[in-house]
Amino acid sequence: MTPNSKNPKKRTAEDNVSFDAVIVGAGFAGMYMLHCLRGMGLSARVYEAGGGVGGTWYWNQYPGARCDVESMQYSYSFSEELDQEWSWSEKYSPQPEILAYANHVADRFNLRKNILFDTQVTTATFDEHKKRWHIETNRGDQVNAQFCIMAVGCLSAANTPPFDGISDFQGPIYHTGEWPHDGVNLEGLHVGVIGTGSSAIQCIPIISRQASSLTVFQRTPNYSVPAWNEVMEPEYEQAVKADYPALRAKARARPAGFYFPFNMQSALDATPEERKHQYEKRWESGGLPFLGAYGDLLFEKAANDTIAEFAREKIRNIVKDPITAELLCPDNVFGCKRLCVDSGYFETYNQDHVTLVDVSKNPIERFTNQGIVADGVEYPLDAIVCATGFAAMTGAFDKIRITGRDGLTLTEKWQAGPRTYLGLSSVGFPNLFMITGPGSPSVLASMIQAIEQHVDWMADCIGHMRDVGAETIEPMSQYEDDWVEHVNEVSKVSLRSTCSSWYVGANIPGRPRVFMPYIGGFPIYVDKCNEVMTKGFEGFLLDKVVGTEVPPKIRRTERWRMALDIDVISPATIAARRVPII
Ligand code: N01
Repeated sequence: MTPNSKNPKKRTAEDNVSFDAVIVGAGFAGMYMLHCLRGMGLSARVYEAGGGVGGTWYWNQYPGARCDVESMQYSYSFSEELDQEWSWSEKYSPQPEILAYANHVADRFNLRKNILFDTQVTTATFDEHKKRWHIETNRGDQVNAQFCIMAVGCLSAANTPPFDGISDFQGPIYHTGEWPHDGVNLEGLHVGVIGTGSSAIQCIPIISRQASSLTVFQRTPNYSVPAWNEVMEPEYEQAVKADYPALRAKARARPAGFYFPFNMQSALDATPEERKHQYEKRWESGGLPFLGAYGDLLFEKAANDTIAEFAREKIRNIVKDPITAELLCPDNVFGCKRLCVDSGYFETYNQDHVTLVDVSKNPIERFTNQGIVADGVEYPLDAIVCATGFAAMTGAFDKIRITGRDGLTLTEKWQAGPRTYLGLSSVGFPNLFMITGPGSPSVLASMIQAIEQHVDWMADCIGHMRDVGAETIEPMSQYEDDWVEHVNEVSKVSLRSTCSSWYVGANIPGRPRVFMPYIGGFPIYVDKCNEVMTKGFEGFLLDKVVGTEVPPKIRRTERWRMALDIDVISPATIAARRVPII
């Protein structure tokens, strides 16, 4: 089912080779990490499970996949030349174009020569005596490195629920996150889609155009805002490119790491007419900025109720059959689960050949050889699409046996939920870095911004270790404990912590319920990372030569020293519940 290369290139396994760093994953995180480390003169090997670069955008080739952060902001910011030379064709980039961009970056910076594709890292073990990581792959590689850098992605471990009878089904079963690269022909077929998250909401309208019938199995309805995607306006592109650094700086100062106008006013201070006007205006421009209509939407339930009801009214107006419309109306907090952005999703249900099956009260019973049984009814199907999401944030770590000090594995350590210092590293795992790990803004920020900030910090950290002759770095327990507590505390301020989403691991039975990303806002987080660095890596233990007290040199991290607009984004504003964190 996985779209690795059909015929992975034959190669001899690497045996006992030493690198300064091994990087796991060649998505946007792994590629930029490699670029930085090489620029510092370090040797690095990247192992990538897929047959090409691009990570998320390599794997998620399902119909309709596109980014819901605007193209001009969803790209690397480290190279002004790259910014200038690349052009996006649409306001929201489709998956093939983002993948083409990833390939362009790999070629332009000659990254492939250090990447081995179709290779899964299976184990990473810290050798306490040698102070090095020993890494093994499914292709027989056995290498060692001072640093092991996990660039494994936050949403990369696909979740296919263990439905009863799944192996009985005679037709193909696809997962959106592992979509075959040679295309899937659903023309004229009876297709079932399980799930109504972002991936489903993007692919359902397109599958409906191909299938002779489409049956959607919905456990929880989702809010979705129209994208109103359009061709990139050349004037807009030129205007951005005329001063790209200014847009990047504005984006970095925003809670979600991307820029859009937001309104700091409370929804409850506005009259019903003003609110309706504000919501209509934002609905008409569409996308995630809809949630920036008022400052308190994700903090005050009464405020949230107003936007939730507005969105439900939209669904009722779009979907003609009142029973289907009601089934599609969520009754939970608006934006609690990740807000979806769509192109004609709700309209899809007005077609006669599209059926919505509610599996909220009675779950899918089983798969049979020719379909799915739900609530005692068998739905005959030729093909099934599982748009059932991911073991978010920690799932990709769990796929590798990562063993730190005293034989403790990361999975064991994280049994009750992930524990990290700043989402960058974890006690007991020296020199293991995590790019956008749990406990960092990660999925609550524009991913490429979050990735670059982490990589720049790590590169400066490694540079400092070289300056002072340190062999290892590891967080101290007290600092990790305090950070984990802070991540939990700050999550309680937001209504986001109140529902069963993948943010809290609730989408998969048996996972610990912990709010995993840091919701305090990207700039506050960045400021904290900068402070830790300026204070000589406060909270970290560096095993270094005594007497080598050299203040850290702020090199790459310099560009993240944003001037915070204290009136807009500060701990006080967050505490006052006035920041639209998307
Ligand atoms: O996954 P999801 P996704 N029986 O977990 C349902 C990013 N993304 O791949 O809500 C029946 O959101 C599940 O039901 P429930 C984005 O951050 C971005 O869609 O758990 N149903 C849910 O409806 C996004 O949030 C973009 O009750 C079952 C669905 O499957 C994240 O990726 C595009 C089930 C899973 O939804 C994940 O999105 C796509 C079961 N046993 C994704 N198990 C863009 O940038 C699960 N479900 C546009």
